[in-house]
Amino acid sequence: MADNDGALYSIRAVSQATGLTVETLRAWERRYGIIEPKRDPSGHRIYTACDVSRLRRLRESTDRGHPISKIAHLSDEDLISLLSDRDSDSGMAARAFVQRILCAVEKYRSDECDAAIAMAFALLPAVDVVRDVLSPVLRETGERWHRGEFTVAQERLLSSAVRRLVSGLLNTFSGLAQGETVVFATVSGEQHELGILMHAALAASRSLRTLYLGPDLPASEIADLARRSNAAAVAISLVMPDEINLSLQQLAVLRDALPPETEIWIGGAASCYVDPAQFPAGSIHMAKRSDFEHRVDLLASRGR
Ligand code: B12
Repeated sequence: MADNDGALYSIRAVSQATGLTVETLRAWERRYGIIEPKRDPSGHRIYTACDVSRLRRLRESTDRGHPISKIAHLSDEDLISLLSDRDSDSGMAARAFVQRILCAVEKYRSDECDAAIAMAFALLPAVDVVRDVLSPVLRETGERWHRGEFTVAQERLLSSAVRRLVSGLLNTFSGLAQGETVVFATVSGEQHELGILMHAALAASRSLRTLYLGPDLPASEIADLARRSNAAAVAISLVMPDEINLSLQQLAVLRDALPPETEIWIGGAASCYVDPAQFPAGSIHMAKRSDFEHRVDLLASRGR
């Protein structure tokens, strides 16, 4: 291929060039066979420039909300057209906000960070801000922290800003909600709450009553509150692949403790690493960005 200049790269170099962690590279290779790197005489993976370009495109596509499980098999040409399809005005505006927020974080400017996020919510649909601005910016910040380019304080500055602004949005919409109730939480061991908080705000923006419980809750307590509030669904976010077995056990507890008609919605980065057969019967795995919107619209129309 044209962009293969014969150079070979170690997994660490590829991680730096693509922004994907070494763990993610290994997991994508193992689960989806995205690339089969050659091995050097000591058995370490070595990648070509073509491999690096493909991995960059896959990373950019996942940043734009395409689950890796759905795009891993696409050819390089398909990936290029997938990426150019979304090069709309709103895509460009979202990317400009991502850069503005990252610049604010680089300079430790909490005020600029808040202003850029607030402006994104004022100018773009909330769903685009969540998927095309906040998620990529949080992921990029996580990767920079992982590579030692951002401090913990910079990562906290951003996650606090996101938490503050999205909570404000959730409160505003909650005052207007009148439909069915959905409980949003993460189970014990999962402290990453921003994905589930954002989805609570999106559901509230579509008139659903939302009960946002926050992160790291025992499944039995989530189920208790869902029963008391007669919730139509419980939405759970799985982010940490390392905690997945514990999370699966808790999902089973949740299923047993909920009335059979209460749906369990499952999303989050780590949920895509699980064989859907491992989720409790009747759960809805929301792998595509449209899955959540369809389900929310269905519930919202029931409440009218
Ligand atoms: C902020 C952050 C934290 C904060 C969380 C603060 C908070 N209030 O939430 C704190 C400091 C607590 C934290 C802790 C840790 N973190 Co952390 N964290 C992050 C960071 C930077 C952002 C996480 C986040 O909010 N992402 C944004 C969300 C919106 O993206 P998402 O989860 O992919 O969600 C998208 C979809 O999946 C969907 N979605 C999400 N949930 C749901 C639910 C439903 C129902 C639906 C429909 C959709 C949906 O919405 C998003 C839309 O695009 C990430 C970087 C990253 N790559 O994400 C690291 C990251 C997730 N953390 C990581 C690690 C290692 C840790 C710690 C172990 C660090 C440590 N040594 O203590 C602990 C683990 C804590 C635990 N057991 O949970 C690693 C995980 C590595 C891995 N194995 O994959 C990451 C990837 C950083 C990295 N590059 O290494 N973290």
